[in-house]
Amino acid sequence: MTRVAVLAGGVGAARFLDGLVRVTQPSDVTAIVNVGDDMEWAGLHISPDLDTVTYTLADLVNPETGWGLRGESRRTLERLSELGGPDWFMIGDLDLATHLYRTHRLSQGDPLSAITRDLTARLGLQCVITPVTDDRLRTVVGTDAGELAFQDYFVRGRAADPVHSLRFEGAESARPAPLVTQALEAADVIVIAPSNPFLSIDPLLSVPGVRELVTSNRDNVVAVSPIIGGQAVKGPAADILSSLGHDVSALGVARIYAELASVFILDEEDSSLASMIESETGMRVVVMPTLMKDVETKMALASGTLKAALDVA
Ligand code: FO1
Repeated sequence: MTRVAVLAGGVGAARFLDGLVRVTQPSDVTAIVNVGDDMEWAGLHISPDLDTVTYTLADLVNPETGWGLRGESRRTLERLSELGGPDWFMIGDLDLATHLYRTHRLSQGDPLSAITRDLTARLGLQCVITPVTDDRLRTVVGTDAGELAFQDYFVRGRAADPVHSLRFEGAESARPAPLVTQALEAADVIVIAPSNPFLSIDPLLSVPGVRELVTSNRDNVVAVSPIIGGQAVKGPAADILSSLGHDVSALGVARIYAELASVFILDEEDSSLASMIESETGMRVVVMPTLMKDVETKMALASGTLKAALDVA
């Protein structure tokens, strides 16, 4: 039995988790998911990363986008647009049911973690998916145009504005959700998923107690590089590395993770950086293919990551 806790953002983490639950006992896996991207949209609470992870593991996700539900229409959004409502965030007709359900339960006072547990149970998932916190946490992005709410920067602005700063509103008073502390303390392996270090992983670490739990388990922590050949597989990670003054490479990411992880998974394409990363950061580097193209590559990355972590644990 290997208990695994995964620090997770959206699409990249969801794909990694999809491989992980196929190579280990799903009930031994806890995904601790970012909620800094959450937003209120037309009166509804949207938790994009929780839904992306849930839909992916339930094999319901739209494979073209990596988020939303496969085969859904957007008739409600079209009608909302005709009424003059917000139409820049692509909420699909079936996805809408999740947001109605979640918002209704939140209005009754139920915590986000309990709602997530019930949604995932309904979908037959055996792994634990939990928001990092039940409290309000919002990523605020500093740009030339001033501070933007996360989805205003990411979707409305197409992540085009250079990012000068990031802050996580609500972090100081946020508490880890009930299963978060337990999962991090009990984990044989903690994986930092191939997610955006600034937009996905930092919000998780901003919740008081979470960073400390990860660093105190550093020997069991493995980080998977989200950067291959100086480019992000998806999203603005490379642009943000650059605008915040980091090296735009897996080395730049490794420096950020050095105090958190003892093992770093580097893509084959970047193998020439391995010895530099090892000598500069003190992490043990394991080189393997990290691009998740299909089920086989997801499973290979997940099992390779576990093996790399357990070799030292
Ligand atoms: N991403 C987009 O780029 N455009 C969208 O219109 C959009 C809608 C959307 C709706 C529901 C959902 O769960 C996710 C959605 N995403 C959309 C993805 C999301 O904004 C980001 O991928 C994450 O927040 C970053 O991890």
